[in-house]
Amino acid sequence: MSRIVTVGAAQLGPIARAETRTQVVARLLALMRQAKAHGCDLVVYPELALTTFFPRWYFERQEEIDAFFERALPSAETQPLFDAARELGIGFYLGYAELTEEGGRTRRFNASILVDKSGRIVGKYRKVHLPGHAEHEPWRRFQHLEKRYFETGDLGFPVFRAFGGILGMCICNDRRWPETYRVMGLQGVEMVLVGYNTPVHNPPAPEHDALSHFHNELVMQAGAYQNGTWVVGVAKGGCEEGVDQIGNSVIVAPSGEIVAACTTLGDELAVARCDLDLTKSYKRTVFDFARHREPQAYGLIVERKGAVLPPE
Ligand code: CDV
Repeated sequence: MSRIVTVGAAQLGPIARAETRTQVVARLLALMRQAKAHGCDLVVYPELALTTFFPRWYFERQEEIDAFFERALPSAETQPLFDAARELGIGFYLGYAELTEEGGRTRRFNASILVDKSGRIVGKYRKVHLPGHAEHEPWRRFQHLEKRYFETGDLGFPVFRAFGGILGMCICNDRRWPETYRVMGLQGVEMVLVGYNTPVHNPPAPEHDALSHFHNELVMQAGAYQNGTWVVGVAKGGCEEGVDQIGNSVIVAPSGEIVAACTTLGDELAVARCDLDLTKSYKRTVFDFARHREPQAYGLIVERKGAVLPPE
């Protein structure tokens, strides 16, 4: 049997701070139309795909920060994406900054939605693993203030029955953590969608810079294989407001092999015909969790943050 979902990894080149939502949405629509022409069922955009990656700056005024957030989706500027999805019969994953009033307070998340072919939101995710720092660190060439501007996601890692399969979402730094894939793997996920903004330069550990592509591919290939799932990883690439981003968007099969990849650092579509039934030969053999996982034998799995570190 085969269950084909044709997916377009819609990488974006840099988004300038001055670029408007309307201008960005025009770029997203151009990629969506290309995806349709390639027979895609689903198009996947990066993390925070509607604006520049604003956590690279320290802002003191809340209004300046909130200008990067969406108060509703669809909004006047983003409605054309939902309309085009319905007209073309193509779904999408979109990363964005979410501002919401909940429980009598304002909350801000780094979020993503999954939209089906009728233009309806069928899934929502809020980023769990927020990298970076919460205070201004002027020694850095650029900031990474996700811990200041966002709350930790409170939706867990849900999966969604959509596109004829079981799909899950995560965002950027989440892809580096095995538990991201495993929590979805334990729910039978067949395709994980992940958007990212990854600078080439890692200020606290510049010795990792030359390995940024290797680490990007390593984590998604391992997550795919160890959970018998497709992984669609989509980047923002190129030099955005003076910061080089890795690009390196890839589609990974349940075998762990990369089957499609972007080759530029700009707006580009990589397409793969993903057979969800390919997940079975992994989920029913080497990674048959019901038969082979031994959680009772793992001993001390403590529910705590952090771990024992070697001495300095
Ligand atoms: N946007 C991100 O989450 N970026 C991180 C960087 C800071 C390491 C990433 O994991 O790609």
